[in-house]
Amino acid sequence: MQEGSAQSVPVCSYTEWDPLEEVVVGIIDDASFPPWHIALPPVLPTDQLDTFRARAGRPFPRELVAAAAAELDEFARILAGEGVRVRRPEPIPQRVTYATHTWSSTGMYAAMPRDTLLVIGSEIIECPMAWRSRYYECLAYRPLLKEYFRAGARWSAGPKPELLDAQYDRNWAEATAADTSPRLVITEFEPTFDGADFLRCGRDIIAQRSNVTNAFGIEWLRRHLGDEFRIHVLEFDDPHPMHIDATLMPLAPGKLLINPTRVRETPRLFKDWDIAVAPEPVVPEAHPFYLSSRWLNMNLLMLDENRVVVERRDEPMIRTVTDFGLTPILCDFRHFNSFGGSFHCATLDVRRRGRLDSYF
Ligand code: DAV
Repeated sequence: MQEGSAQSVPVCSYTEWDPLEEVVVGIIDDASFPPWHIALPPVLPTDQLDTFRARAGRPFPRELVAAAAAELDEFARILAGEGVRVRRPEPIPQRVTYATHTWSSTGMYAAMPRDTLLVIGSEIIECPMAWRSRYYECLAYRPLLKEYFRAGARWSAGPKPELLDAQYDRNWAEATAADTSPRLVITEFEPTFDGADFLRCGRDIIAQRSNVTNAFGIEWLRRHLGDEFRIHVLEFDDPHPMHIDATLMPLAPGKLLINPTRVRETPRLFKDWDIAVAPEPVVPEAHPFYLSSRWLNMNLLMLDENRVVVERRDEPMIRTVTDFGLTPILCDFRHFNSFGGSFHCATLDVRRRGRLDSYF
């Protein structure tokens, strides 16, 4: 691919750090607790299990949703002010029951385009998601997908999953000291993956198996992408893996941010990179994290190799990225964080100016 030719196509992104030109920012409209399902306990914070059981299918607290919506709008304005074209999905109903031959569910939200879609080069892929409550989430993005396709993007989708009971391990239990790998609630019945279990570093794509992404899903993606890309499947010290982007974040060529509780040893692939260690999260204990750990402090979005969006009150992370030679751009996001993601999860970088390259 010629340098600069990225501008002529609507979708083109090879890395997490090339100069960002167009981005999708999620929406929090109608955000609802998913119906109770065995895929949830392996990833929900343990203090949330009773809440999810009790409020299954009901809306998340209205004030929190409104505060998160305001933060998303502020984030979108900040990105636009930095010269990035910002797109938003269309709301879809989240509390209408839908059904297949064997199960029924309601939805959750369209807040995290990073999970639902995956951009690799000039292709945008609908991910075959493992949660029944996220089965139709990609419909919120269909107006955009059709527009991008008409303008020349390659648009594809993973095999539509059946999400039968056979996809879930009914006997899932916490790992014990004898386990050498995390125990995962999904089986290898059929391919599933979320986009957020992949990080793009040019020809090399870093992936993990998780409670939503199985080896079958990674293998489907590997063959789908072909010889131009190499997928490296890494394993971390994370007993509840779901999405790699609060564990490892490549910020620029040669600059890696790691979660010190999960990355005990720098993966060999990154042996020549500079490493920054994410500081302890500082959000007050009373602040709810419904769907994730508190390590969302490292779920950062790069606007280019230098500018990075960081939570406005996260002073330790502001210092960390500054010491790493980056320029922080501050945005309030704590209320949004309650819903399981931060700046990386809430976005899909549709177009970054750059070309396919190797960084290792
Ligand atoms: O706690 O590592 C991060 C989720 C990002 N989508 C965690 C989950």
